[in-house]
Amino acid sequence: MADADLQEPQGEVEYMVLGCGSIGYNVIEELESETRSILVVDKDEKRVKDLLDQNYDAVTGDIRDPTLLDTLRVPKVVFVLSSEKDANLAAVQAIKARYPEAEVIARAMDPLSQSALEAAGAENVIYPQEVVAKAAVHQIRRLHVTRIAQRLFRLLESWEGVLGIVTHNNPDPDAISSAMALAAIARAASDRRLQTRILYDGNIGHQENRAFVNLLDIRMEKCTAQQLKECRYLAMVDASAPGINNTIPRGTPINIVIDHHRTEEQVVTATDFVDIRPGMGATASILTQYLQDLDVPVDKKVATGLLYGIRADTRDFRRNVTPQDLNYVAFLMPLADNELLDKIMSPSISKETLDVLGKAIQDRVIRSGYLFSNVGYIRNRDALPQAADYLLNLEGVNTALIYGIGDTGIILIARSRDVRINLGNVLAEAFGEIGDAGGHPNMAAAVIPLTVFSMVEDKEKLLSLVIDPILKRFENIVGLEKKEGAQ
Ligand SMILES: [Mn+2]
Repeated sequence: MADADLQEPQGEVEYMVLGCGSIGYNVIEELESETRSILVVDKDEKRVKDLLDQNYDAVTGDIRDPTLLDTLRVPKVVFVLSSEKDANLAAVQAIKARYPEAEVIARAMDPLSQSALEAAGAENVIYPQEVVAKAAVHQIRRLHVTRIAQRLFRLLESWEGVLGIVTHNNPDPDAISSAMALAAIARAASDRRLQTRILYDGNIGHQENRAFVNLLDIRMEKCTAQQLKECRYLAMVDASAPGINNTIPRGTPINIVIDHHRTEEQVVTATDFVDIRPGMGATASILTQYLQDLDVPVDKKVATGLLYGIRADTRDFRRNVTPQDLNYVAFLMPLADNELLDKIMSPSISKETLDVLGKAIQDRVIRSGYLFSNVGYIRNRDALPQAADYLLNLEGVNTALIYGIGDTGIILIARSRDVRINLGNVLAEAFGEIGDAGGHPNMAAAVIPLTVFSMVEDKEKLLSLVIDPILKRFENIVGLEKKEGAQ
């Protein structure tokens, strides 16, 4: 033990590198910026001498030798990096037997030794071939998306006139912020030769969305035939084809499509530029990548909008979110206006939403965990999901189905906490044939058009006449038996 004492004049070592071939040497060089408190063990005397000449701490030793650890104090972190598979395994086993607390990063020589090293207790096993392959693929993907951004930039650079940026109907923050970002890129690329207009149809109903548009002072215009005529170019964001969830006549030539929804390829017919990435959590993430790669200045409003767009489309970064989405969030964070973001997220409730909520609470019927509520005639359909979200919090309620009638049809919104049912499927099965229905396992919606009856003055009366058989379909599928006093 006297030897060991002699060997440690400069106190504790932070890192130990066992086996110092080319990978080991690269590791100590990498660590050097942080610390020189590294002890290297290698069996090659010449190499050890070289390291000593370079002022590294190094000793000659065979990492296979179990007595090696008798004389060396093992630090918290050990790299086992020789090019011999058995030696690496023996070293990991010896370290873990004596110093179970040490964190061991080991180099595997093939996929098989990877699992052997893991079984021996290595915290981290690196198979260099795989690391290089991953890095290569990552780099090429990165390059690929950068090229896409550059292509868009060059395209916009060459255009003059008016570019109409069309969102889907009832645009949400993802669509709206993506449109803002595309407008910013167009401005930067064309040096303002290209004007932009953000066009939409439907409503911006959800109060958070209205707050979003108002607070960020976003100029959006209703998409009319006249508007379309004035646009020399058309782009679609968060939507991919004319006539599908937007009011652009089918067959209208579209120049640019940027979207993250999975679409059947033959539907997309943009003439100049298509970027559809179903892997992404939000279209706003794609636009953020463009801004970042193109080095287009991102003003506070655009950054705040995009950040909110990604947040909303991924349900607070919980649904379909990818590491890339989070990277873009990190990029936007310091550029965004936090105070504004807070204001958007806690808007005051509109009178209409309050009315709908009141009605939904008052007229609720609860049967074996299912809550049904008729809110009658509604002008703003976005009040319905808010009411459903709210009522789901009531005690004894696992699933809430709120319905009302608008100018063109019956709207049903469902929310559930019950993991046994898949609402999207249930609604599609119940109402798919008579309307538009579907969604996610715990949130879904259906719209049943009432073309024939749309002339009827008294919508509430109409709803009460037709709703029973409609709800029956839902009840049958979820297995709710008719009980007294229902409806
Ligand atoms: Mn979206």
